[in-house]
Amino acid sequence: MSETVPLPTSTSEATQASPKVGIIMGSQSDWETMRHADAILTEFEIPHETLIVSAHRTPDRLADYAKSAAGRGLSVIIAGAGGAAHLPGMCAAWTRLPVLGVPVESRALKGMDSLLSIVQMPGGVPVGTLAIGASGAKNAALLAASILSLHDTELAGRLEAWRAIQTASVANAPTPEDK
Ligand code: RP5
Repeated sequence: MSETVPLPTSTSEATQASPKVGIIMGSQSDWETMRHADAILTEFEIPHETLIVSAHRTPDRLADYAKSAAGRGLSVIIAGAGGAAHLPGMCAAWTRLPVLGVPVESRALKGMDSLLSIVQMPGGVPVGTLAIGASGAKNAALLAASILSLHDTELAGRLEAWRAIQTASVANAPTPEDK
Protein backbone atom coordinates (compact mmCIF):
# COMPACT_ATOMS: atom_id res chain seq x y z
CA MET A 1 0.00 0.00 0.00
CA SER A 2 1.64 3.21 -1.19
CA GLU A 3 1.45 6.29 1.00
CA THR A 4 2.89 8.63 -1.59
CA VAL A 5 -0.09 9.11 -3.91
CA PRO A 6 -1.39 12.60 -3.15
CA LEU A 7 -5.00 13.64 -2.92
CA PRO A 8 -5.99 15.69 -5.97
CA THR A 9 -4.85 19.27 -5.62
CA SER A 10 -7.14 20.56 -8.35
CA THR A 11 -10.78 19.68 -8.76
CA SER A 12 -12.03 18.09 -11.96
CA GLU A 13 -15.19 19.21 -13.73
CA ALA A 14 -16.97 16.32 -12.06
CA THR A 15 -16.09 17.72 -8.64
CA GLN A 16 -16.80 21.38 -9.37
CA ALA A 17 -20.58 21.00 -9.69
CA SER A 18 -22.67 20.55 -6.58
CA PRO A 19 -21.47 17.18 -5.26
CA LYS A 20 -23.88 14.25 -5.19
CA VAL A 21 -21.44 11.78 -3.66
CA GLY A 22 -18.98 12.38 -0.87
CA ILE A 23 -15.86 10.23 -0.69
CA ILE A 24 -14.29 10.46 2.74
CA MET A 25 -11.29 8.60 4.09
CA GLY A 26 -9.57 8.40 7.42
CA SER A 27 -6.09 9.28 6.25
CA GLN A 28 -4.00 10.37 3.30
CA SER A 29 -2.71 6.78 3.27
CA ASP A 30 -6.21 5.61 2.27
CA TRP A 31 -6.10 7.57 -1.00
CA GLU A 32 -4.24 4.79 -2.82
CA THR A 33 -7.37 2.67 -2.27
CA MET A 34 -10.05 5.34 -2.45
CA ARG A 35 -8.74 6.85 -5.69
CA HIS A 36 -10.45 3.92 -7.42
CA ALA A 37 -13.83 5.22 -6.24
CA ASP A 38 -12.89 8.71 -7.37
CA ALA A 39 -11.88 7.37 -10.80
CA ILE A 40 -15.22 5.63 -11.36
CA LEU A 41 -17.28 8.65 -10.30
CA THR A 42 -15.16 10.85 -12.55
CA GLU A 43 -15.65 8.41 -15.45
CA PHE A 44 -19.42 8.62 -14.96
CA GLU A 45 -19.23 12.40 -14.59
CA ILE A 46 -20.95 12.21 -11.23
CA PRO A 47 -20.26 15.36 -9.20
CA HIS A 48 -18.39 14.36 -6.09
CA GLU A 49 -15.94 15.52 -3.46
CA THR A 50 -12.98 13.80 -1.80
CA LEU A 51 -12.00 14.68 1.74
CA ILE A 52 -9.92 13.36 4.62
CA VAL A 53 -12.19 12.93 7.64
CA SER A 54 -10.98 10.80 10.53
CA ALA A 55 -13.31 9.33 13.14
CA HIS A 56 -10.45 9.28 15.65
CA ARG A 57 -8.24 12.24 14.77
CA THR A 58 -10.86 14.73 13.57
CA PRO A 59 -14.11 13.71 15.30
CA ASP A 60 -15.64 17.18 15.09
CA ARG A 61 -14.88 17.35 11.35
CA LEU A 62 -16.69 14.04 10.94
CA ALA A 63 -19.75 15.17 12.89
CA ASP A 64 -19.94 18.46 10.98
CA TYR A 65 -19.49 16.69 7.64
CA ALA A 66 -22.06 13.95 8.21
CA LYS A 67 -24.66 16.19 9.84
CA SER A 68 -24.51 18.71 7.00
CA ALA A 69 -24.28 16.18 4.14
CA ALA A 70 -27.98 15.81 3.29
CA GLY A 71 -28.60 19.53 3.56
CA ARG A 72 -25.71 20.20 1.16
CA GLY A 73 -27.33 17.99 -1.47
CA LEU A 74 -25.25 14.85 -1.13
CA SER A 75 -27.13 11.60 -1.89
CA VAL A 76 -24.54 8.97 -0.97
CA ILE A 77 -21.41 8.88 1.18
CA ILE A 78 -18.54 6.49 0.51
CA ALA A 79 -16.33 6.12 3.56
CA GLY A 80 -13.03 4.26 3.49
CA ALA A 81 -10.90 3.48 6.51
CA GLY A 82 -8.46 0.91 7.81
CA GLY A 83 -7.66 -0.79 11.09
CA ALA A 84 -10.14 0.15 13.82
CA ALA A 85 -12.28 1.52 11.02
CA HIS A 86 -15.01 3.45 12.79
CA LEU A 87 -15.42 6.10 10.10
CA PRO A 88 -18.30 4.55 8.09
CA GLY A 89 -20.25 3.57 11.20
CA MET A 90 -19.83 6.92 12.95
CA CYS A 91 -20.70 8.69 9.71
CA ALA A 92 -23.87 6.60 9.45
CA ALA A 93 -24.71 7.52 13.03
CA TRP A 94 -24.85 11.20 12.04
CA THR A 95 -26.75 10.98 8.73
CA ARG A 96 -29.77 9.28 7.17
CA LEU A 97 -27.97 9.12 3.79
CA PRO A 98 -26.78 5.73 2.56
CA VAL A 99 -23.20 5.14 3.71
CA LEU A 100 -21.04 2.70 1.78
CA GLY A 101 -18.06 1.45 3.75
CA VAL A 102 -14.77 0.44 2.14
CA PRO A 103 -12.37 -1.56 4.31
CA VAL A 104 -8.85 -0.40 3.52
CA GLU A 105 -6.18 -3.10 3.59
CA SER A 106 -4.21 -2.63 6.80
CA ARG A 107 -0.56 -3.50 7.18
CA ALA A 108 -0.96 -5.58 10.34
CA LEU A 109 -4.03 -7.67 9.52
CA LYS A 110 -4.46 -7.32 5.74
CA GLY A 111 -7.77 -5.50 6.13
CA MET A 112 -9.60 -8.16 8.13
CA ASP A 113 -9.69 -5.71 11.04
CA SER A 114 -11.09 -3.01 8.74
CA LEU A 115 -13.68 -5.37 7.28
CA LEU A 116 -14.97 -6.62 10.61
CA SER A 117 -14.99 -3.10 12.09
CA ILE A 118 -17.15 -1.84 9.23
CA VAL A 119 -19.43 -4.80 8.57
CA GLN A 120 -20.48 -5.61 12.14
CA MET A 121 -22.84 -2.69 12.70
CA PRO A 122 -25.57 -3.17 15.29
CA GLY A 123 -29.11 -3.41 13.90
CA GLY A 124 -30.55 0.05 13.34
CA VAL A 125 -27.53 1.86 11.92
CA PRO A 126 -26.73 0.35 8.52
CA VAL A 127 -23.49 0.60 6.58
CA GLY A 128 -23.33 -1.08 3.17
CA THR A 129 -19.98 -2.84 3.36
CA LEU A 130 -17.89 -3.56 0.28
CA ALA A 131 -14.86 -5.76 -0.32
CA ILE A 132 -11.43 -5.03 1.13
CA GLY A 133 -9.27 -2.70 -0.94
CA ALA A 134 -9.43 -1.39 -4.50
CA SER A 135 -12.28 -3.68 -5.60
CA GLY A 136 -14.38 -2.43 -2.72
CA ALA A 137 -13.65 1.20 -3.57
CA LYS A 138 -14.50 0.63 -7.24
CA ASN A 139 -17.71 -1.20 -6.38
CA ALA A 140 -18.73 1.43 -3.85
CA ALA A 141 -18.63 4.00 -6.63
CA LEU A 142 -20.57 1.72 -8.99
CA LEU A 143 -23.14 1.15 -6.26
CA ALA A 144 -23.40 4.89 -5.70
CA ALA A 145 -23.99 5.28 -9.45
CA SER A 146 -26.71 2.61 -9.26
CA ILE A 147 -28.41 4.42 -6.39
CA LEU A 148 -28.32 7.76 -8.22
CA SER A 149 -29.54 6.12 -11.43
CA LEU A 150 -32.84 5.25 -9.73
CA HIS A 151 -33.82 8.89 -10.29
CA ASP A 152 -31.61 9.70 -13.29
CA THR A 153 -32.47 7.87 -16.51
CA GLU A 154 -29.52 9.37 -18.38
CA LEU A 155 -27.10 8.02 -15.77
CA ALA A 156 -28.94 4.68 -15.83
CA GLY A 157 -28.27 4.46 -19.56
CA ARG A 158 -24.58 5.19 -19.07
CA LEU A 159 -24.37 2.55 -16.35
CA GLU A 160 -25.99 -0.04 -18.59
CA ALA A 161 -23.63 0.88 -21.43
CA TRP A 162 -20.61 0.61 -19.10
CA ARG A 163 -21.71 -2.85 -18.02
CA ALA A 164 -22.31 -3.94 -21.61
CA ILE A 165 -18.75 -2.90 -22.52
CA GLN A 166 -17.42 -4.83 -19.54
CA THR A 167 -19.36 -7.92 -20.60
CA ALA A 168 -18.15 -7.62 -24.20
CA SER A 169 -14.54 -7.38 -23.01
CA VAL A 170 -14.57 -10.86 -21.47
CA ALA A 171 -13.03 -13.43 -23.80
CA ASN A 172 -14.71 -16.77 -24.40
CA ALA A 173 -11.54 -18.70 -23.68
CA PRO A 174 -8.18 -17.95 -22.07
CA THR A 175 -5.20 -17.07 -24.23
CA PRO A 176 -2.52 -19.74 -23.78
CA GLU A 177 0.63 -18.33 -22.17
CA ASP A 178 3.76 -18.07 -24.32
CA LYS A 179 6.14 -20.88 -23.54
C1 RP5 B 1 -7.22 4.80 9.84
O1 RP5 B 1 -5.96 4.40 10.23
C2 RP5 B 1 -7.09 5.28 8.44
O2 RP5 B 1 -8.29 5.08 7.76
C3 RP5 B 1 -5.97 4.47 7.87
O3 RP5 B 1 -6.43 3.41 7.06
C4 RP5 B 1 -5.28 3.92 9.11
C5 RP5 B 1 -3.82 4.30 9.16
O4 RP5 B 1 -3.73 5.70 9.11
P1 RP5 B 1 -2.30 6.41 8.99
O5 RP5 B 1 -1.54 6.01 10.21
O6 RP5 B 1 -1.66 5.90 7.71
O7 RP5 B 1 -2.59 7.88 8.92
O8 RP5 B 1 -7.72 5.80 10.66
